[in-house]
Amino acid sequence: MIFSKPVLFSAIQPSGNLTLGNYIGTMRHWSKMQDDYECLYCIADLHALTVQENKINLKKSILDTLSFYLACGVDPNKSIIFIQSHVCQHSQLNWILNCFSQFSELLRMTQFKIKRKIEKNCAKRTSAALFNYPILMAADILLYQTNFVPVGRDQKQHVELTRNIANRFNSLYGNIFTLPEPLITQYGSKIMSLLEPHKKMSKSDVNKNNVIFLLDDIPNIVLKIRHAFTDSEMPSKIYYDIEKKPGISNLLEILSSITNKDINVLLKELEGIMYSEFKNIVADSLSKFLFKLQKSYNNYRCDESYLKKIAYEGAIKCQLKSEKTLKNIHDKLGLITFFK
Ligand code: AQP
Repeated sequence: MIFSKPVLFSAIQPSGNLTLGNYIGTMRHWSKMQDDYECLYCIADLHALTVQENKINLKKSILDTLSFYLACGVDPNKSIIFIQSHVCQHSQLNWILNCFSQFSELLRMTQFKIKRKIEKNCAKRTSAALFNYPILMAADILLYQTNFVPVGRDQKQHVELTRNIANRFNSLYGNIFTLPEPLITQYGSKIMSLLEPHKKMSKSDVNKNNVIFLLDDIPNIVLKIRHAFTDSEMPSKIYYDIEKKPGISNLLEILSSITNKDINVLLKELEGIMYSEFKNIVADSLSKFLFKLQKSYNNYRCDESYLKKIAYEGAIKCQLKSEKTLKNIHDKLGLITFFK
């Protein structure tokens, strides 16, 4: 046991400005999880290198992301916040797990197929890192004997792969790794693009009107919601049906997630209103919500020395915890270690 409570691990790659999808899919759950679990909140900067061609300002993006972690209620006295590249054990375990992973199972990863297709369409080359990304994610999770991983639905397959790799390793070397469970909510685990509600809302979307960024200014948020794709059903009626009404269902999931109201409760409140009025309600709730979040974010973001102190302290704690797992693995594999 390297922690006294069940361990929860969650990460976001600082590959651009965080989106409402990132927030609803994962971050909104983090604060309340801190009392029941040992929480590790990681800024996955090494993962962000897989899309380095986009030339994001990584240093800035890392500190922006850290500020959002604090703004959404992560308390560094209760949880560990750290930057992945500060804990070299992640890269070390990554290589070892590469040796226990199969080319064919990586080829099946839907996220890889989607991202590769996008890169091909933009005439970009696909890096080997993009292909191997899920193995680094497995290393992130398994290093801490994680029990639970809150993720959006798009990442479920990667957690399943993590379990398969862990199982394979355990069957050869004994019970080394804890098998992690994904935590995925029924609603809000896949927030869709505003104009193309059949595809996931993503930081890297070239059409910025598809995405609500957590740092969007309020008039822009209102405009984006007003222009969100709905449907032409006559007479217009608001109900949840992901197949027939993906646009309306997406807006309902957004509203439900930020107001903490059950979708059925919302549907009763929204009975008989027009789409335009519904969009105004969503835009208004979202603006108020993001205004508060941005205020808190700005307070943290302006104090870089505080942010760096948190990242430093988090890294020290993680190095100590992860070293135990890594040393055990080295022993089992027959690698010689000269450290205690
Ligand atoms: N649209 C979404 N709805 C719900 N959850 C989402 N997540 C991402 N988008 C949505 C969840 O956020 C966590 C961190 O994701 P990530 O940034 O590390 O990777 P990603 O899934 O590749 O996110 P993006 O926004 O799509 O980034 P880019 O465009 O750079 O690839 C994960 O738990 C994810 O499920």
